Amino acid sequence: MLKDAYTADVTPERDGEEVRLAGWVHEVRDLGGIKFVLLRDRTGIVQLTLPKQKVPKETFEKVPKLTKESVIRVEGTVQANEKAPGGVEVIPQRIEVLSESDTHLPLDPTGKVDADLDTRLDARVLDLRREEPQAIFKIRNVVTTAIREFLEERGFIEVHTPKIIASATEGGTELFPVVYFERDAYLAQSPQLYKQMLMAAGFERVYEIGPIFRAEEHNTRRHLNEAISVDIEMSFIESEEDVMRVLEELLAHVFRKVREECEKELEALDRELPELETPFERITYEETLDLLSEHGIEVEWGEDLPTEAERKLGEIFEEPFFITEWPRETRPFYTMAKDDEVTTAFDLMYQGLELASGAQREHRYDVLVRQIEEQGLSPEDFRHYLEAFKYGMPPHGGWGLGLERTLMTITGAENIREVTLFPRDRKRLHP
Ligand code: AMO
Repeated sequence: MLKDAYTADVTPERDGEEVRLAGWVHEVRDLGGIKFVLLRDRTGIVQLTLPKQKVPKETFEKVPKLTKESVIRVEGTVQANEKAPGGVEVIPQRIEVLSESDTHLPLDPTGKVDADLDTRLDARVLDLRREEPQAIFKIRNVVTTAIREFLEERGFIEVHTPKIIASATEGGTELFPVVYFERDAYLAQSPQLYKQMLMAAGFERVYEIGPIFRAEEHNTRRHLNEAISVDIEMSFIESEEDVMRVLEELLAHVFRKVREECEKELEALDRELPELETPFERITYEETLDLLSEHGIEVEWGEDLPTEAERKLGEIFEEPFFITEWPRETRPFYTMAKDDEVTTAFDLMYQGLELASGAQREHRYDVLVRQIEEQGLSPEDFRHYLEAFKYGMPPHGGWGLGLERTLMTITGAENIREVTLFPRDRKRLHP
């Protein structure tokens, strides 16, 4: 390796030790007889101090030529010094430039100069070098690790279902067509039909953390055209309550893990995470409409909640909560109905965002075929899916949780693009 320590390993206790560091030139300060370089790596920043008398001439003379954001390697001695940031500095013997940066930067990675989101996303690689995005993506990793840990402890196994599919799962309007040799195909809107088929295949508990593709026409702060969803499916449930419990416990676990493991990152984002109390509150769709009406927002029965209504609910409820018993007309064909009007479907809401949707599924073949027809779809298009219901399908249910929306609630990001490395939206196909 070109280095044997991170900047965070350079502490006053290591006074006198030799270190080999590497990273980016954050800043250069040239005071003539003494020069300073701030060296940044993924763990933070350390000051390199070069007094003319104490460092080799060749090293000293290199400093004025260093351009910001160049990648350098440094060999030097740790020196405890109360006046240096963090009480410690490194006196370099050798500085080697591994990659020189262009002097014209499209964005200032020190964050001193504000840039709007579009400019930042155009120069995303430089933008990601900043402290806040670094914190966001470290948290994102802790979140997915915590999810895996939680689900595997409960016997779920991770699966990967196809992302090129032949038919719509979540309604036909948001599909991205792809050219698949001589046939029509689409990018998967969700793993829905496959995770259900795996229940027929006897897996009983599966999860997937993978991409979903939605041809959303509109640019909003909470929609992407490519997002990551955390999906589970679970067999032998008594009702949707069984999968709702997994979801609320999972979210509480994730918040706990991030609080425990991401103290520094939360601080960088100026964020405090609450302890989530389970069980979360549950209110029915009908009660939700009444509540909204009391607050001056009228939603017609059978409609999805408009953004304005979701936002209002975020003001009314401080904690995450479930909206249950969604009307049949708002839900896809695979949802189990409770009666002629309402279904077993639920949404998990938090901070004015819909974080997850789920339900118990219809596992009875005849009823399922009827529901497909009632939605104006053709059972023939779902032949392979329907086959799975003919030879023994257990009662089952599950949900899909939006990873980016969950991260918005954790990091406080106002825009979903902030928590996505290279977002895909209506206008953005690169970088
Ligand atoms: P749904 O369509 O509600 O349900 O999607 C599940 C969750 O995925 C997230 N999500 C999105 N996030 C960002 N941008 C988008 N365009 C986007 N679309 C969805 C949301 C949403 O709550 N098959 C069902 C799930 C199930 O019943 O198991 C489904 O896909 O957080």
